[in-house]
Amino acid sequence: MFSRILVANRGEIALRIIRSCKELGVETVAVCSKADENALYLQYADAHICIGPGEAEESYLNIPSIVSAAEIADIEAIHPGYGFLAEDSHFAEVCESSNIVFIGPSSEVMTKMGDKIQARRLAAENKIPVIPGSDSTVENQQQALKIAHEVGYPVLIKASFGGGGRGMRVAHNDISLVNSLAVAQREAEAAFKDSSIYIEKYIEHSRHIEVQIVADNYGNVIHLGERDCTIQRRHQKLLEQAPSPTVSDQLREDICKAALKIAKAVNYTNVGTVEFLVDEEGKHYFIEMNTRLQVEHPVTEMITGMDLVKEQIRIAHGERLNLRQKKVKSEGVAIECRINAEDPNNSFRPYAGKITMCSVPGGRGVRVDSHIYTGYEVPPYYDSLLSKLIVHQKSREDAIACMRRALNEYRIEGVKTTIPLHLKIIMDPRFITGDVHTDFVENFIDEKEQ
Ligand code: MV4
Repeated sequence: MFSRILVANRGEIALRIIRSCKELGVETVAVCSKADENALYLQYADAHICIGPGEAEESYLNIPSIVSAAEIADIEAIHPGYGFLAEDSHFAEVCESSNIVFIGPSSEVMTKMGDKIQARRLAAENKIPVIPGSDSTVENQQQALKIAHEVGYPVLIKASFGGGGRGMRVAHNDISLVNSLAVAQREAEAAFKDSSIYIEKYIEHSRHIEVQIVADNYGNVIHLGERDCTIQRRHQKLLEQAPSPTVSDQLREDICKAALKIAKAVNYTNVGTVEFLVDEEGKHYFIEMNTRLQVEHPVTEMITGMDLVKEQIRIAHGERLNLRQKKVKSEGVAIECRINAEDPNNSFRPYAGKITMCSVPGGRGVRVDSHIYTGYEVPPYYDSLLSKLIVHQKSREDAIACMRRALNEYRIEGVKTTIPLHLKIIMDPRFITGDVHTDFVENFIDEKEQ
């Protein structure tokens, strides 16, 4: 096993990674920005190095700073967590050429999947259903109009390097398509330094279902079932569940098979997630692949009993998968609520400030992945995730009751959080029956505000 690794992230995920390392007997070196010098995760690491000022561009996204820290700390591998550099193929390449193991897939696979148009084409070539649309970059109005007329309105313009719904635009007719095209290209150029866009038919009332896969360096690939991430707001996931309350055994078999097929087709290694949209008829379509550990990985851990971070580290170290597909279990139901420091009554603005009081829920079947504590100052520079509250119970009914109990126990004072929103969601009859799709939360919030 590695003797020491660098954790190139912050907050709850840095802590999450350090915890697994402790259990594996791997020493950790954490990194921090000036704004995180009092952070809790630093106290759990064996050592830490300050890599720059609060602004992420100059610290957690600063490749030379992180690589220097790695050299000073004399580590063998880097765990990137999620966000920041986790899906940066250039960073993975720099690690590879500096003889540092990047705990994730190869830079080659990351480059392939980072380009959503290429990922879409790869899926289609492997006979995996994709949403009707363009099979290469849409360069001009004529091409855009031609595709829109082929697939029919409404259509969705997506940025090839966007992912996670960032930079998406719906068009309902020729005029809005032509207008949105130029805007979408400019936005993509500004946000991702690449203006490539593609067009898909807009699937209304869809659900977001993703499959967790794990692959070693010897061609063994398994899936760990699906997660349902349909409850989103402005392309930010709010609540995730495993298994999905609306996926039939047949659909599960089909999407898991499709996920394995695409992972094998690209020689995928380490952990990854294949995302699908499921339409109202229950048909599934590949949308993209995420080449990182995801925020919502704990729901899969709870139902399978596995530790995905340990799997990542073992695989990166060159170990073989010690589990066959048939031995993967799925027990009960897990639900995760993302607790963000933001005000749902104030356009969901992120909320920086001091947490004056924090008291964490516990008890049977409750897991809290969080870096906050009483007296913690939420810095203004990063995303607003404070905590992930995860419950695991035998049935969905019990999981919902447990989540309700745990949300009511959670006390966070000093900053406003999404806890009240989560309570509303899990008590909504449509959530309880599982009858939710794309715009559930958006509609739901509108209703409550009227
Ligand atoms: C779509 C879509 C409708 N049609 N693509 C992609 C990334 C994810 N964050 C949202 N994405 C969507 N892609 C086509 N062709 C609708 C969404 C979507 C969505 C999907 C499932 C559940 C919630 C959603 C919320 C907003 C947008």
